Amino acid sequence: MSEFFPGVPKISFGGPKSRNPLEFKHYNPAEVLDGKSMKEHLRFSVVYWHTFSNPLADPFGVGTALRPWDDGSHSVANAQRKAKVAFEFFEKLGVPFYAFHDRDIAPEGWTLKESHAHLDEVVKVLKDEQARTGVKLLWGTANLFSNPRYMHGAATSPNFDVFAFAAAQVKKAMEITHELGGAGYTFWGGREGYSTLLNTDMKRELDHLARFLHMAVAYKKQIGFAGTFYIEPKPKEPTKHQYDFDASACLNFLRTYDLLPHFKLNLETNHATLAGHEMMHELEVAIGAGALGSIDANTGDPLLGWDTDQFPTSVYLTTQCMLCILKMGGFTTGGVNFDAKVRRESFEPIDLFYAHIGGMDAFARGLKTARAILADGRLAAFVKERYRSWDCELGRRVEAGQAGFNDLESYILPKGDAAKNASGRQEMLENLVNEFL
Ligand code: XUL
Ligand code: CO
Repeated sequence: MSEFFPGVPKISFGGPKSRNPLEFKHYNPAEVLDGKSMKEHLRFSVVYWHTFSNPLADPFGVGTALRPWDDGSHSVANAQRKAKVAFEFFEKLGVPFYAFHDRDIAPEGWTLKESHAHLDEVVKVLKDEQARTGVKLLWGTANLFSNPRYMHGAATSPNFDVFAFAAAQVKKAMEITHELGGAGYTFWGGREGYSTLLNTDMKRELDHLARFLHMAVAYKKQIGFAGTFYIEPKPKEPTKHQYDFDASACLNFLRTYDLLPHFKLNLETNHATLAGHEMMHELEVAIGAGALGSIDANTGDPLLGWDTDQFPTSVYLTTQCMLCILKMGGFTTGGVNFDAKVRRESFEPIDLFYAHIGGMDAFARGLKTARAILADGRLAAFVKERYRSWDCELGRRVEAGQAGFNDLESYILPKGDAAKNASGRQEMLENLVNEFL
């Protein structure tokens, strides 16, 4: 089994005192917390695109990644070998899930028919490897942004043929996701947006995007795919303005077009920060709408203004994520999907292990810390207390939609002024969180 990563053992739990970079310090998959193992709580997933298909190029230089198993060809045989590499990696790392775009797993052909055939050849290997290892597909998706045909978008392209091509590509990607028993399918709006409004009929493009998604919903039903559909918000990059800007914009779009019952959100940290939000904000928006499905775990760099997709290492960040996820009651079909890539300077295969081990440990610590904060109860009690005045009779009637301005005026007039405000105690609460870190 050590064909592609010789010398890398199955990564085990060494405990916080371990100094072995190939051991987990905090992620102990079998450890049970509140009746669920850490493995079940976190549902870790590795992404195919960054980990196996990314050459680590940047706008100023070519790729640096050393991947000895890759012969550099666009052949099916190379892709099939890569599938074996991927599963050796998943197995050694001990992750239960992975995720892919169609074009990560198999090379695009000269025609759509040829591309479909390539996919079928690689899916056979993925299916065997899934059966051999027990590793499952968290979600599949279609790459509707790399090929130049998608320069103006896919479902929002002004070119009808491109819309049709995208539909056929998504149809096939859904079929293989279904065949591989995927727990979900993600729609990230690759180039669904605009670079200038001078050439754009925004309303028509949004209508087309909605039609596209309704057709996907109908096809899901037709083939009996029971996985969850996710929309992944991102505000910009590659276009100046992406239509799926943030969680709120996505929810508004889904509600407007009667799509909300069919979709949940897949939220990514670096997309949240590009939109000017904290990840916790995005999570709370989605949870409030009962629409949080899954997360793409990564982080940006505060000094760089683009989607750097770095591995999450901040325990403060993972604690915030896990506070939200635990309060929601945990994942159902979703998970913690590492949509993250190693730096261009970290070009050796072993760096892929170090990166994921660090991300998994950071989330394990986040899980434990969040659980301790919730068990302690002081934070939740403070928030509850902060809204206590609403627990009066009229407050309850307002919340139930049973009172109007007349009632509120009659209530407040005799008081002369509102009761005094209480302190928000931000610093005290920040200190409280730090007690647990
Ligand atoms: C791009 C991004 C995508 C989606 C899947 O920023 O996050 O990789 O996660 O298409
Ligand atoms: Co993503």
